[in-house]
Amino acid sequence: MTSNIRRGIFAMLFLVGISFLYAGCGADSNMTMETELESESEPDENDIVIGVSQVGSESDWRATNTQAYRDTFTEEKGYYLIFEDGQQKQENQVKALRKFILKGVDYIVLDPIVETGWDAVLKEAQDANIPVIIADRNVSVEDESLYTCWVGSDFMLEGRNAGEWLARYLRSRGRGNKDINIVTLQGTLGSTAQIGRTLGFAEVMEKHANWNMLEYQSGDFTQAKAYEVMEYFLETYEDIDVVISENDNMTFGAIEAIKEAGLRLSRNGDIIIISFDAVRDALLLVQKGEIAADFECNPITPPLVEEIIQKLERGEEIEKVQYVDETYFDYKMDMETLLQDRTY
Ligand code: GYE
Repeated sequence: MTSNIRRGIFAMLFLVGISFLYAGCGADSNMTMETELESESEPDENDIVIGVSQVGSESDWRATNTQAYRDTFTEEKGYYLIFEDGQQKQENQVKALRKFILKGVDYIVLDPIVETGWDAVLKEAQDANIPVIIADRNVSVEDESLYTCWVGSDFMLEGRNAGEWLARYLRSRGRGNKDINIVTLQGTLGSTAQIGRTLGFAEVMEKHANWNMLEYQSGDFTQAKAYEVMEYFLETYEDIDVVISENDNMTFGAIEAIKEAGLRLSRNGDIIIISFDAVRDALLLVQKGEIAADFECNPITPPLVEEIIQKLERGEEIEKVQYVDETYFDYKMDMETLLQDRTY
């Protein structure tokens, strides 16, 4: 189906959807109402209609990423954005995708909460000839032709970089050969960000027989959950040297629990915390020496998704895998200057 035909069908389905809404008998009328009213208008015939299925709103990283979708796919630029928040539940995301397919959107953008369980719904999108761009986290499917491409971070590299940073840091403190006890606050289990960061760090662990991983536990990428897990870690283990926290919001929760236990952080003593994302509030804690190092994960992927969509509109070839550039920050850097040019 060409984009134009799809757009025509979309306009028709959209009107049908609206009349259902007024009749109050749509199966998911609440969801429909929220989405439609959010965009404040109907798509023009020439609009590029994009359905974005977001993971949820579990972190600062996610909030920045969501805002970037809204800033990128604007009406002024000829887009009509339908945004669905999956609230950290895969079933909500599958429902959102089915809704996009039913509406005949031009493109689907999926940020999948976990990697598995997407084959069936992606096949439905493919059968409807709707290109699917996967962004941020990835999917693991049998047939990779089910999606057009993936754009996001090299999570394995982030984890590896964190491990190598820790090795350098411990050496510089004369602790290179000392026993080091580590706990890990993992992100949502089965998500690409969790898998990559855990495996990347584990690769470096293998080279250090003196590093002892006491326990892995998931804090689901949220501050509240990580606070509880950190409390449990502190009650269970007497001597924790390092906390690997797979995102900044979990780090905020962990820091709260560590301070409440009367312990000191990173530059100032007892527990070294290493984090991921490098959002503004976390970088302020790097500046204070509470977080030892923070490995950046770039949330501004929507402009890259837009580039991909524009290429597809022109019929150009797309690379299957695209990584974004990332860096890291540690307590030795001049954070004040670095924060000046930072938008998130
Ligand atoms: O690190 C975390 C968010 O998938 C890269 O998800 C993303 C991760 C990010 O909740 O803060």
